[in-house]
Amino acid sequence: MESTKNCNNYPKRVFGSELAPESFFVPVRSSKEVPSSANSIISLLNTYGVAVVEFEENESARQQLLCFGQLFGNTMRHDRSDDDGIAEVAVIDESSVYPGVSSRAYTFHTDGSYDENPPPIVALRCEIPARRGGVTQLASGKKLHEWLLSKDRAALETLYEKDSLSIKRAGKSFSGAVFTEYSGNRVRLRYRSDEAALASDSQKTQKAINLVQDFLSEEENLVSFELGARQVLLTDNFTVLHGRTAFGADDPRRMHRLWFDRLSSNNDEVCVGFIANK
Ligand SMILES: O=C(O)CCC(=O)C(=O)O
Ligand SMILES: [Fe+2]
Repeated sequence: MESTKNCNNYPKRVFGSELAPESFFVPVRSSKEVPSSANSIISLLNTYGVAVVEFEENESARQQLLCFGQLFGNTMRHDRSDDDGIAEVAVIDESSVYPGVSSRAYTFHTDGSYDENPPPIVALRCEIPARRGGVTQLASGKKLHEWLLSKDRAALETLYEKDSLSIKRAGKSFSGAVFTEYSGNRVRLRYRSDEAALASDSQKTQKAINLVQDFLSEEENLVSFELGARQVLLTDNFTVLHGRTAFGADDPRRMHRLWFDRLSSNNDEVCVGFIANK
């Protein structure tokens, strides 16, 4: 359950290129030390919806991902994950429709956008950074919301409609809203724009999606950086969009991804989603 009392203190702060990526960084020695850095990590997630934990010691990807269960609850499995919920992100099949197993750009998205219940928290750990490219990009969904409100209120309202985003994956289709109000006063974002996203038949929906794409193509709305080995990007998947640029097909870049359901003993401290300005 959302703890309304605490989360009202965390409407989320917008960010763009003016914010140095280092603002998100939390150095820790090893997975064992994650609990003692929990306050810094949760505070960054509650403020911006992003934290990047930098591990000093060499441990397995599994250890440096599963340790976040203490903060973010149970892991969530999906069709491409192993039994712990971990999925490899590397060049596995260039011809796949899933950008995550190719060297193509993975355009801005929220994870699990085709699921009824997308993961609240996403962890992405870098094992081997790209030699060139593979740059991580982040954008604030709250900033997107504010930008749409100032530019075209009707387009923003369209993106609250239940069929504003249609996605096809693994033979299944899913329709959902880009923005959803929940838990009284919070807003949750769902988005993707790659091959899996279907263009809308409705002109007004397509116009609104085009505006989202305009926002995401403006450098000033993005924070970009290269994830280094043993760095774990944590995002509030209801507030922040992420993506990565393309890299070489023969590049050994390798990451691992894990989703958390936030239903842990700490759950009322981690506030996902944002409070929108009206
Ligand atoms: O490769 C990356 O940096 C991002 C991967 C990603 O976003 C995903 O697998 O969902
Ligand atoms: Fe992702």
